Parts: sequence; structure tokens; C-alpha cells
Amino acid sequence: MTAYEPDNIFARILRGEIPSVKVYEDEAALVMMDIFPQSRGHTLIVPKAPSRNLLDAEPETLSSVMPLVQRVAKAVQKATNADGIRLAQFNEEPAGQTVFHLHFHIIPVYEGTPLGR
Ligand code: DGP
Repeated sequence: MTAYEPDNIFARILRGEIPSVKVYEDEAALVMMDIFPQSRGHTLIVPKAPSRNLLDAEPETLSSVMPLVQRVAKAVQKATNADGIRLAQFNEEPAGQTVFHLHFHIIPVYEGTPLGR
């Protein structure tokens, strides 16, 4: 497994070097809008701990972030009135990962509007 690279785009956003549309932030995670949304309301949860992806993450990182993932899923569903919520997370390039800092996608699904991947 490739090592964590501290200059990935989400690490730079976490350090405040690149702007983002922030929804929420605490000591453990940043929540922001996805710059290439797959649907209206597509939101990302980015734990601050330097993990490349799920395969590389410490269990403590996961146990602290998953309640936030649920909170964001519920808040996004309420805000968008989506018919469903897709939770997505990709690990390594062949699986579709493009930014190599652990993150979770909250993707609202609207009936009659097909999603991509
Ligand atoms: P993936 O690594 O495939 O799970 O997806 C990365 C996601 O990050 C993709 O949906 C696009 C989004 N993204 C890429 N660059 C930026 C950025 O600079 N800002 C924000 N907010 N999102 C980004």
C-alpha cells in the first residue's frame, strides 16, 4: 500500500491552503460540499487524521467519524428532501478513489434521476 501523501488536495483544504464550501467542522472532521457533485446536495465528510483510505485508517478514526457520517446523512436528507441517501467510499485507484485522503460521500438520490457510479 502506498504511504499517505500529505500534499493531497483534502490535506491542503484541511490546512486552509485551498478554499472549500464548509458545512461543519470540529476537532476530528471537516464536512464540505463536493466540487463535482453527483447530485444536488452531494456532501463529503473528511476525517482530519492522516489516513489514505479505509484500508489505512486507525479504528479510532472510524469509530469517531461514523456517528458524524450518520448525522450528516440525516441532515442532508432533511435539507434536500431526497428520496434516498447513498453512502460511498472508495479505496485505491482501481476502485475509483481519486483523492488519497479518507473521505465519505453522502449522495442524495432523487426518484427518477439516475446516478452514475
Ligand atoms: P473519490 O476519491 O473518488 O472518492 O472522490 C473524490 C471526490 O472529491 C470527488 O467527488 C470530487 C471531490 N473533489 C476533488 N477535488 C475537490 C476539491 O478541491 N474540493 C472539493 N470540495 N471536492 C473535491
